[in-house]
Amino acid sequence: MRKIIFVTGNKGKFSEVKEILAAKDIEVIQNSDGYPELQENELEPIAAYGAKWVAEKLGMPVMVDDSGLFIKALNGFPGPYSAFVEENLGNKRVLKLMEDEEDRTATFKSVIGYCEPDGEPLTFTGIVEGNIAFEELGTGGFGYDPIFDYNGKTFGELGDEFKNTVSHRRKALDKFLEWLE
Ligand code: ITT
Repeated sequence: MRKIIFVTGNKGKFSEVKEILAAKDIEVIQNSDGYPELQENELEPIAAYGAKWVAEKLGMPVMVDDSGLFIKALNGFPGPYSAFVEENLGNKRVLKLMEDEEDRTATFKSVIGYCEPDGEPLTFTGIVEGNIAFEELGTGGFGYDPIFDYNGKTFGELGDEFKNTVSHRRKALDKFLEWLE
């Protein structure tokens, strides 16, 4: 069985990635030591830099996942600041910002960064389109899932099993797996 180290402090990300890769016979081992996160408007350079930094530090191949929610009416906010906003404002304050907005379209994006020691980092991007709900719904998933509406139900309502078949993370991992093979 192939093993891969996934550097993340986010339990929700870890359990999704573990589940998706287990189906491909890959064991995912969590490392929660973290990495320096560049301040960039795009997620790709953040994931690439993080993966290279940890691969060099540990001397092992590693993967990271930098992700975010991009809300069109808010010009892409919170985007690369999604973790900070989730921690400091939370879903209710994001809904408040969206109170008078008619265009509720939003994109979830996940960038998997992969790097081998002495190698150059690679990135694999996945996106899923949806809408910002009017209230938090459902108890599944994590983070922004209760306010991300996918075809009429939030990821919080749809639950992990379904989410893992259509999510931004699933799509990014599919690209990564294709490359691995
Ligand atoms: P790392 O240790 O992996 O960096 P993090 O939580 O800091 O964990 P990010 O910097 O990528 O991760 O921040 C992404 C934010 O968006 C964070 O608040 C997540 O909870 C949230 N998020 C990411 N993917 C999500 C998903 O699939 N569903 C809901 N929220 C998600």
